[in-house]
This record gives sequence, C-alpha cells and structure tokens, in this order.
Amino acid sequence: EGVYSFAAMEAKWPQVWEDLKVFTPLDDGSRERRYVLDMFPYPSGDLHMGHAEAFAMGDVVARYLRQKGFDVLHPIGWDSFGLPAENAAIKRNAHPSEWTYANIDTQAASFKRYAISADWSRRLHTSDPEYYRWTQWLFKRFYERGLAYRKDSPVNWCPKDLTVLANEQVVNGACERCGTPVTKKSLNQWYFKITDYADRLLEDMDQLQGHWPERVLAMQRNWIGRSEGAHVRFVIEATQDRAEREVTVFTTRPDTLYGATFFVVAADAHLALDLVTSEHHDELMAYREKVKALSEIERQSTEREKTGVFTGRYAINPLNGEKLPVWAADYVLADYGTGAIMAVPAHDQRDLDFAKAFGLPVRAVLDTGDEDPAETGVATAGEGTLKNSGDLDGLSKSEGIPAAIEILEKLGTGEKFVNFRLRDWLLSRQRFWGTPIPIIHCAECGEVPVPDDQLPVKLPENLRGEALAPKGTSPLAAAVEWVNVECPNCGRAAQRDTDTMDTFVDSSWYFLRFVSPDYTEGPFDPEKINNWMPVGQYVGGVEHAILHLLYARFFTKVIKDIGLIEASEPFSALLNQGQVLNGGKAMSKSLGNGVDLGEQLDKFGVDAVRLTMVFASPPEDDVDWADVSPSGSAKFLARAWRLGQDVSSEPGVDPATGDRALRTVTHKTIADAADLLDNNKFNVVVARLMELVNATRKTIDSGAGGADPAVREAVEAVAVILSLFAPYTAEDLWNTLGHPASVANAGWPTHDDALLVQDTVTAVVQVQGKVRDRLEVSPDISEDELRELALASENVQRAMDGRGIRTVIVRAPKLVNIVPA
Ligand code: ANZ
Ligand code: ZN
Repeated sequence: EGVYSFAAMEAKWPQVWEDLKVFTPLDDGSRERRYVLDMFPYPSGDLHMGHAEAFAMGDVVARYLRQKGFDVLHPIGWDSFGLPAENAAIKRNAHPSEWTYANIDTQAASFKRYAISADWSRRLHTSDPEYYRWTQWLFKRFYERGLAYRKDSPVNWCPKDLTVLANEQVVNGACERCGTPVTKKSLNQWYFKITDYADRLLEDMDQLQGHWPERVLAMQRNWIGRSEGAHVRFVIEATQDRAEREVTVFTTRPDTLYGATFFVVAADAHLALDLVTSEHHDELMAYREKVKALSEIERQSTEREKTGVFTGRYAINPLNGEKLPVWAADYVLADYGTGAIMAVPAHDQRDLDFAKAFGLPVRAVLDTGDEDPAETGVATAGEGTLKNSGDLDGLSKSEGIPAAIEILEKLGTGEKFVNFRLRDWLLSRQRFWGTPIPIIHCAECGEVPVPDDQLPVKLPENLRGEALAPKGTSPLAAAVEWVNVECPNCGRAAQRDTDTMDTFVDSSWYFLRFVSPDYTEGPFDPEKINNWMPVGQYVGGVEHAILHLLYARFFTKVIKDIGLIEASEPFSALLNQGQVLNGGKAMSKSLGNGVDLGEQLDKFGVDAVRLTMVFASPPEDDVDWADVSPSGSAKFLARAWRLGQDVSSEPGVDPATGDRALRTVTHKTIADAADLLDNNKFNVVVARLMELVNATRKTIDSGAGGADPAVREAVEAVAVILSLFAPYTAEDLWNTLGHPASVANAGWPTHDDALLVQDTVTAVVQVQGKVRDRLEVSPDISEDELRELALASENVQRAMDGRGIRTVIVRAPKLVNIVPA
C-alpha cells in the first residue's frame, strides 16, 4: 500500500517526461496542429506567484488539446533584453548577460519543477545573437519598406533614467518605471511607421471579436483612436512682416464652422513660430518656455485655467469670410490632428473656457434646446438644429456634417478626413542591453544598412559596470572600436548607430521564431510557419492589453505584407488570467504581503499549488491567496491518488457489467468537462472532478468495491482529466493503474451518450433568498459537493457581485441558500 508523496513524484517524473519527449510536437502533419502560447517571462529573479497562475492556466489549455489528439506546440523562452539587467550590471560592475542568464537558469529550473508541458528543445532568449540577428534582419526589411525611419522630434525623456520613453511608457505624465515626471527633449530617433497600419489594426479586430476579452479590444480601439471629421484649410492673412499662408485644421464638427470665433495653434508647435508677428514674438517665446515644463496630462486637464498668447495674425473662415484672431495656446496639442484648430466656443467646452478667459466672442450655431452657452458657460454638444449658418440652417447636426464637407469640397478648401490618435512607434533607446540597430552612418552615403550576411551586429563584450550607466547618449558610443567601421558602401570611415531597440521589438515576433528556433536561413522556416500560425490560444496578463499586443499585431501584418506568412493576426484567441492577490491586495514589497512561490511548492507540492490556482476562480478573475486552501487541494489530490491503490480489476475488462450509477457520473463528467474546457471554465471542471472522485470512493466502499470494472473506468477518467491540473499525481495514478507513461498522451476518454441519462433532481440555488440558478444533480450528492457546485455557478457569482460569503445553507440535494457578507 503506497503513501501519497508529492516529493517522490516530483523527483521521479520529470526525467521520464524528458526522455520520452512527451511535449515535443510531432510536427509531421499526422495530427491537426494547435499552437498554445503563454506570454514569455522577463528574467527578473525567480518565478513568482503571478507566473504560477498564468502558466497553470496556459498549461491546462495545452494539456487539454494534447488529450484531444492535437499536435500541440507549447514553447517557452525568455524576453531577456531590458533595463533591470543593465541596472544590476552597473551596480555589480558586471556585464548584463551575467545577471540575465543566471536568472534564466533559475527560472528554467523552476518551470521544470512546475511541470509546464513545454517543448524545451525550442527554448529561446531574445538576447541571444542567434535570435537578435533576425530582429535586426526584420528591422532591415521594415527599413527597406519605409516603415523604419529617423526623425528629429520632441521625445518623452525621463530625467532620472536618462532615457527616451514611448508614449505608452508615460503614465499620468510620469515615467512608468521610476515615477519621475517626464519632460520633452528633441532627439534624432528611430520610429516604426505603425500609423500606416492604423486602419488595418482597427478593421482586423473584427476577426478577434468574441475570442479576445472585450475590454482589451476596447483599449486597443481607444489607443488607435479613429476620429471621423474633416480637414479644413484656412488662409492666414499676410501682415507687414509675414506673408500669407494656409493652415489646415482637423475638426470632427465641420457643421459648426459658422460658430468659429477664433483660431488656435499649439504653442509648442513650430507652426506657432512660423505664424507669430515680430511684435508678439517675445511674448510667445516666454510662453513656450512655461509650456515645456508641463506634462501632457496637465495640458489637457479641463480643470486648469486656460492660457495662451495672441500671434498678431488672422485666419479667414472659408465659409463666411470672417476674420478669426489666431492664438497660440497649450490646450491644443502639437502632435494631434494638424496641431491647429478652429475654435467653436459655443459647442466645445475647452474653447468656451478659453473664450471666457480672453474675452473672445461666443456664437451658438446649433439649437439644442439648452440655454445659451455664452450665458451659462456650458458648451452644448447634443443633437439640434443648425442656425446662423447660411446654407446649413435648419439641418440637424448629423445632416450638417456631410453637408458642410460637401460645401468645403466644392470650394476646394477642405475634405472628409479620418484622424488617428495612434502615433508612430519610437523604437530607439539610448541603452546598452538591447538589440543594436543595424545601420552604419557614413558622411558620404548617409544611412547604410549593415549587409544581411554581416548580421548579427553583436553587442560589444568589453563594456561593463559604470560604462553602462545612462548618460543621455547611448553607452554603446563609448565602445570606440565597435563604433568605428568601414562604410559597407564606399569603404570610408563610418560609425555604427549606437542606439538599441525598444525591447517591445524583440517580443513582437518571438512567437514566429518558436516555430523553427534553430533555423539559420531566416527568422523562421517558411515551410513550417503556416503550419502553426496563428497562435490558437495566447495567455497572459491584461497589462499587455495595449502595447505588446498592438506591436505584435503590427509586426504580423508587415511580415504578411512582405510575403513571409499567411496570417494577418498573430493570436486567434486571448485569455487574460487574473492576478494573484494576498489579503485582497496585489502582492508588493511595500505592503509586505508577498507570498514566495518556492515556499508554497515546498510545503504543498507543485500539484496542490497548480490545482489551487485553477480551482480558486474562473481564470479571468483574481485569486486571493489569503482565501484559498492549498492544503485542501493537497487532500483532494491524495484522495484521488488513493483510488488507484484500490482498483483491482484488470485493464481492458468491459465496464458494461459495472455499477451503472457510477458509470453515469463518469460519462457525464467526461462529456461536460470537454464543454467546460472549450469555454475556459477550468474551475468548474475541477469541481466536477471532485464529484467524480467522491462517487468513485463511494462505489469502492460498497458493493463490488475496487473489483468493479466501473471503478477502473472512473479512475482512468480521473487520471486523464486530472493530468490537466496536477500532472504529477495524474502520472503516478496512471502508473498505478498499470499504464506506461505518459498520461499526458493518454487521449481524451470517449463518453457514451446512452449512459448520460440519470435520475437527477433539480437543486435550487438562492442568493439572499432569490433563486439564481437551478442545477441538475445526482439525488445522493453530498452537502459539500452541492455547495462547491453552487458556488462555482456563474449566475451565483454574478449575483454575489464580488461580495464575500457570510453563510451557505445546504439542504442536499434540493436547496442551497447563500447569504453574502
Ligand atoms: C471644431 C469643433 C467644434 C470641435 C465642436 C469639437 C467640437 P477627437 O474626437 O478627439 O478627434 N482638436 C483637433 N486637434 C486638436 C489638437 N491638436 N489639440 C486639441 N484639440 C484638438 O477631437 C477632435 C476635435 O478636437 C476637433 O474638432 C477639434 O475641435 C479638437 F463643437 O473642431 B473640433
Ligand atoms: Zn559610405
């Protein structure tokens, strides 16, 4: 009689799995392929509870699809360039690679212990030259298509980290990493032209609808920020010292053109300098200095008092010839639309606030039934009827917009225009530990790409410690021997570009490399890539809802356009797992509520931790570690495992002669579990598995006991389903039943529909006395089983709306009443 020992199992099985290459896909076309991917980790320290949750979820999917007979690609690798390694290297007078690869080794060992069903032969690290060679190669293809370019521009600058930040890395005006307020600085920087793909990034979201979380799609949509409106050209009258010129504005409300009473350009835009008369020049310069000190958020705040200066110029309204004073102000942003607006104070609150501050006229042109904005100080924005608007009079707002555009088009002074909030992707970083940009600057030839056969441009190995410290220019500039090269074009002395790429570039195509990580003729094997892409299920945190996912989608589209892949979207389905909390709060050093994953694994075993992660809640919801019971999971696992000890029938005996009631439970569990798994309801599957284990125990303890062939049938099903959540226990159980390893490839058990009919009773589930669900349950369901099922019900969880539980009254098999706290 064996004893359940997780330590013994953890010592025994990993080697067996590795020897049998259980998780290496056949990749021979004999089975339908499925690609399951977890967002690859960053190697900071050892794995933490968040990794444990995310990878437990991804592994359920990978293991389930394997049982269903698919050839599953489930790779693992590391996103191993980035700042923390560099900072650690500066502190320890070391090279960033030392810290990076030591951490990767630690994490890899933990992942192996955690029994992720990954194909370790495909392991990759983005900081390996064999990987970044192809990041550089792809950069060059983008460059050739005009999709990678350099421009001088004001960039977000973190004065503490001394580095440029992408818009996405600025959170509430501060550096995402260190919280320092971000300032602007003008630099020559590399960009990817993601704006060329704005329309497609938006349109192709139709393919993702229903398969990606709605809130992620909403965040992407908002980030891309499509606005329909018009471009309108205004002539700016000549003055004594300035010539006449034209300035275009973007407006979503061309119907309000007759209500324009002034004109505003972004004070920090070059346009403001071009326009201002010499009389107002000094005033503008002084104002620009003040504006520079403000964050984007401050500038756009509706609360802040409006400021600005008159430029001395007048714009002519193309519809009615009116002269509008041109102001420069900070509430108009230089990098949105055209950086200039027509101001319609009656119908735009920001314009109205500005008009009030500077005594500018307010003219309502839309009757909305509200009081006059000039009196109330509240701009009116709803539907209404146009007035004071010449030919547009009497039209509604929605009729007025196309009508105004038609008039503008006839006059040749404007046209329909779609504007996007999305900006080009600033990809260059003045940091060391990243992919070098494969460009050489030659005084004679300009920018010269490093020839493909000279890739990778490897990072110099002699820079370490202090030499890597941020200085505002890239630390690579200090590697003189590395920088100075011959121009590949003319052979004259030239210099390498010293910037490195944003690490989001590395992670924008790693899923493609996994298909053929050792391929040396290109970033991936063209013969194989379409066999696996797109990724069927991507799993990761919602913190990547915008950046990483948008960039990966952009890369995929460009690579498709180059003709290298067929897929236009990289990830067909996305699952955002919740967070692991402790005491209702995110784990953090400052709160001191961190839970150490290693300690949990030592104490409860890998399987119990994994099962707890999955059972605690639906995968999308947070798990509060203070509320869960890994010891309860461990007890359940031991109970499931002990069933195997009691099975005494031979394998292969027809179960038809066995206990009919148990067979019904087994077959219903198999059938329902598949449906539940297809819908990511992993926690409910665990609840059902618990029911099956209990029913099997009951049969063993009565009647024919362990010799009943229905018992063997049930325990075999338990082993296979359990293998998705608790791979060690499942493998050991499978072994006890006399089967060779591995249970991971046992195949999903088939169920017999004829066995599904069962005497059931309807259990009514109430929350606070209100009926919220009805469950079909076995007449002899236990109180505990019924409670678990009721609490796992989606309707119940919705009704609970996040409230805790005060009491649960269970009258098996008919009634459950839950009283929220
Ligand atoms: C006249 C007008 C009248 C406007 C009205 C609005 C209401 P979204 O929807 O976000 O695209 N705008 C344009 N460029 C701007 C910039 N660089 N900085 C600040 N504001 C800018 O908003 C487009 C509207 O925001 C545009 O339409 C413009 O004001 C303003 F009753 O033009 B509107
Ligand atoms: Zn040259």
